Amino acid sequence: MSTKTQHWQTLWTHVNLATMTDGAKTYATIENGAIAIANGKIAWLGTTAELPDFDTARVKVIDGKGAWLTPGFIDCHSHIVYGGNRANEFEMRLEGKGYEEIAKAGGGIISTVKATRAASEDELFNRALKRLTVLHQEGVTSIEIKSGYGLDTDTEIKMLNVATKLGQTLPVTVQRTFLGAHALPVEYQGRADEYIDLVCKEMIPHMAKSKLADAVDVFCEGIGFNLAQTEKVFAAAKAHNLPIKVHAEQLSNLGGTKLAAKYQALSADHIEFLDEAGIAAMKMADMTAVLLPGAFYFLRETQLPPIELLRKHGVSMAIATDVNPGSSPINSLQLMLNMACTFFRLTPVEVLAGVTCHGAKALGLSSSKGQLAVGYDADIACWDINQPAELCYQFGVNPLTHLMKAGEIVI
Ligand code: DI6
Ligand code: FE
Repeated sequence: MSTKTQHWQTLWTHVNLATMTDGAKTYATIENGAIAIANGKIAWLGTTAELPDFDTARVKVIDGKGAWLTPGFIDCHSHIVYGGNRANEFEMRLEGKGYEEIAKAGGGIISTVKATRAASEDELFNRALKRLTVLHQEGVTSIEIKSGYGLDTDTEIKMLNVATKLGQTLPVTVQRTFLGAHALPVEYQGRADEYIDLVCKEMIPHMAKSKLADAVDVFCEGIGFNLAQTEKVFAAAKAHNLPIKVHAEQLSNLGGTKLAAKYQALSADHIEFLDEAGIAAMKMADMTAVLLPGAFYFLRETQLPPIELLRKHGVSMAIATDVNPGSSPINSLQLMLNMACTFFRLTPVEVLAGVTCHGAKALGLSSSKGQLAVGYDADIACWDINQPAELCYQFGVNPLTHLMKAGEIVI
């Protein structure tokens, strides 16, 4: 018996592997393959013909019967923790009311802040658990969850506590991002700089010290925060050794992405209005572009993200849901795979990379997640499909048959 195989616990045989070890260039496929798991990690993978001898009495063998395995999906941008919803605004807009009118009547992001502040931690948890459960059943094994509907220290902590608890409840890795600089709370109306001071001097130090956040994000936009305010938040995050992400260039080209590149951010997200200089800066800083087709669809945007330029400069592209009550109340990563193709004209291989290896990169997890490779976490999705493109091509019939998290079958 080979000593190499002695520690194997599980072995999938008769499977096709889309290993996603080649970025968005190819699926890096292994057809008629097998994959072995030991101690929650991938211990071996290759073709059936290459399979070494192993102890059939000790290893649990699963016959995949020709199924496809991919890395578990990574939803690298979400706001799934929030109170209430905004269906009333949706209805008002369809009845002809303007966005400003609705905002004046207490709507928009501020209405979600009100509902989130009013909700108990349990209420927030139970609602978010439903959302995360659905995502998990679609193959998600890692998710990023942002705060940003509290906009006061206690409610931001409450949101991040809920995110932490979600990761302890479901077999999903949760990366928590502090987004205190999401919008200006009403009590700071006309005093944005003072609010940014609170974010930098009280909230970020607290989140860092209590280890409640894994990263810091800013909504850098005309309706969010300007460049100078954004930079203050980046500097505070850096001072506390927290990685940076940015919502930038969604509605206009303010330069948030370039600024984020200066701070070696992990990602710039949305970026519909990003120009070539910003893209070159992203490449230099090895940032990932996180594209969010759900928000593009729900807001009926017409400005496409600069896909051709991102390709030309070789910037990694990730795809995520952006689940939130205002701009993307669309709780399905599988639908995003389809929309990234239909709206953004990404190829299926780019899209699959977007929810695996590039999703991992956007979260700073590329050395352990998002690929089927030896030493990587055994977060693996098993699909009843005949070719990887089916994951993008159709929607509404969930082809997931099994899901492994750290080597355990959880679905
Ligand atoms: N960009 C968005 O599209 C959402 N947040 C952000 O920074 C909007 C969030 C909301 O409307 O509740
Ligand atoms: Fe967002």
